[in-house]
Amino acid sequence: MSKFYITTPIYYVNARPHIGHAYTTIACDAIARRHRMLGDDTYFLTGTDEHGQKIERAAQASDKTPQQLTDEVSAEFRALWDRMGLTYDDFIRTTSDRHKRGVQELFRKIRDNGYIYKGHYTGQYCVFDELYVDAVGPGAPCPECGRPTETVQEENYFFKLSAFADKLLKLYTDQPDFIRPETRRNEVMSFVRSGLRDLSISRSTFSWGIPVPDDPRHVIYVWLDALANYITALGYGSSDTKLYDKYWPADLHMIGKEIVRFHCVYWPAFLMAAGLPLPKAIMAHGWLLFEENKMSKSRGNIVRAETILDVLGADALRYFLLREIVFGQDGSFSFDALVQRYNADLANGLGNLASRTLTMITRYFRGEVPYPSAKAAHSAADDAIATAARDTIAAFHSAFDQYQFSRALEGAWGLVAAVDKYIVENEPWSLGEKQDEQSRARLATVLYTSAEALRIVTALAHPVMPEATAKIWAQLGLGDITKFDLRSLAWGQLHLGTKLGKVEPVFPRADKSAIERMQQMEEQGRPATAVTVPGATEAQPATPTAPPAGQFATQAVKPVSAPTATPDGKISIDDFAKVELRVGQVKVAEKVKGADKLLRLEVDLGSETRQVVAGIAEAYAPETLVGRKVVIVANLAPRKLRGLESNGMIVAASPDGGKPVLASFLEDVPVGTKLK
Ligand code: ME8
Repeated sequence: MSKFYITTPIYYVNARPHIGHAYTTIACDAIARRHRMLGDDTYFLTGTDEHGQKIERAAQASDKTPQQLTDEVSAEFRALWDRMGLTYDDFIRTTSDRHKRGVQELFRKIRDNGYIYKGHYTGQYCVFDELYVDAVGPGAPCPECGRPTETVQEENYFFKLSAFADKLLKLYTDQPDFIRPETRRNEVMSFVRSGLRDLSISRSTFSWGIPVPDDPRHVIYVWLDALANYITALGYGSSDTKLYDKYWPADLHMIGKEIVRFHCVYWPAFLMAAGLPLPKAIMAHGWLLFEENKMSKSRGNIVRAETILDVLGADALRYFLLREIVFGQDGSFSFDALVQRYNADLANGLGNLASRTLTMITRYFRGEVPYPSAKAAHSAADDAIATAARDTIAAFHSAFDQYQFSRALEGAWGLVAAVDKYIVENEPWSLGEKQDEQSRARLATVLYTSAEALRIVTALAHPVMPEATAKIWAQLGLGDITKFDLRSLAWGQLHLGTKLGKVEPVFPRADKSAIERMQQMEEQGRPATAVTVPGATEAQPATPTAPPAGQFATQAVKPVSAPTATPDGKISIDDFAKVELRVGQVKVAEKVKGADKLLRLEVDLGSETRQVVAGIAEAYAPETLVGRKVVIVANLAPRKLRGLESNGMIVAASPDGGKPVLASFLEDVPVGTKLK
């Protein structure tokens, strides 16, 4: 019996779970289930990443302590995974004692081995990515995400990452499958070849983290903290290392492509420095896109898994994600595509094959699998199905082993289509009307062949659709599918005379209203987007927008009015030109009585002074704004807020839905200048 240890990334608790997180966790669940069916001693880990500046700020923005926020959101992730029936063996939280102890032990080990020294870091830091970046100058955009970076000037502990460049390159060369897919491996290799600088691995200007051993003024860098979860969950650093001894190194770290550097460069370097074994493989999948962009909380374009679970069930979501998207590449999610796939492949495909085959066995053979082998009743078409099934088993295993889920499922559904055609051509319903021996024998063969092919597809698809396949398996009279040994799967194992279970439809057809229902549920349940442009737009519905690049160095800026979008969601330059953005200077700023969030501003636009009411009081004290240059949407229709007329809108971003940050310029720009 071989062991198989698989992990998901641990998810940040500043965002509630969405189907992007579910995508990775489902893929891992399917892999873990298949390994269990193949007889492997499997261990599947997931959890939540709860430290760092990003979480601390998200907590501040929601008026919670970091511990409250992390307890709440971590529980939400866990509850969702439970509702979806995901078979994780452990759920690690980085705020747990067992984790803290393990991280400190890892830090000590690396330090004792001479790879940590004290220094000063002055440079840019991207809080969103929790990443030190090479960008120059205050506010310079993060090369990874485009958001403005912050200047960090701190005493830090440094990790001698530079000492590991050659060892890492050797690792990637000696083990070509260490990083998958190939494109990511190439990216990582060129990143390492371009030179590695030592890495700051502690922070001393905030406290939400794990203290550095023997120097609690510092907290350990959140990525060192987070990556260590893969071993701390197994007991590394504790007195009980049974699981660690058994399962480490991991057989597979599954991640999304944006965190490749942390997993493929930093993590192996930390482990090398500590003298610990390296994981065997890291697989980076692509992004789930929605409305053209990466689905993410900060873009406000998320879809919640709960909506799909309520309407179509977990299996539909699992099948869709693994069948529709080529694993490793980006892929789009849409409710239309989900329902179309569901109806075509599940309701009309597997569901229909199961119900027609099992219903006919019930009707014509009193619910017992019939005897197929009368020579005279045998045809080449029966053999063709048997051969196709054998080929499908082999192809499915080989594709799945390469994490090519979509190819594996496509092949299995090719068999479903072939059996459908076989049934249509052999007309068992006509044979069933005849009483002669030859017709009965032929009917038995056709139904046996169909049921056996159904059994094979059901067994193969079980890791992907555990619930529905368990039902079909039971209807086939085969008992508990989780007890089935997938290694033994071969044609011709369905025993004659097997008594079928109660036949019931597994995938009811979804009609158009399913799409509308899901869309409505998302509209109602979608949390407020990260866009909280204050002031005059308070009463407008939130319009999620892509994170702007270039001239808006902010996270998300809401358009003033929704311009007519093309079908792909883009607007023309003429539409953009309708928005008059101007540089203004705040002359007067004061609180609005009885409104905690609002400030009344008088803003000089060069040609005139405007009164603007803006919802920025929680982020800015009025006195700090006077004299400050801001960006104003100047041609917005006036609105009344708390009885005050607001003539324009001040442009701001709310990172992660938190407090607004005003758009501003690094160079001086004259008052009244138009932005374009
Ligand atoms: O990065 N498409 O956490 P995170 C596909 N805490 N996958 C997506 C996705 C999307 N649109 N959105 C999220 C972190 N994911 C760190 C990880 S690990 C030691 C620390 C999935 O909450 C995908 O797996 O930002 C991605 O890598 C992960 O969630 C990022 O989750």
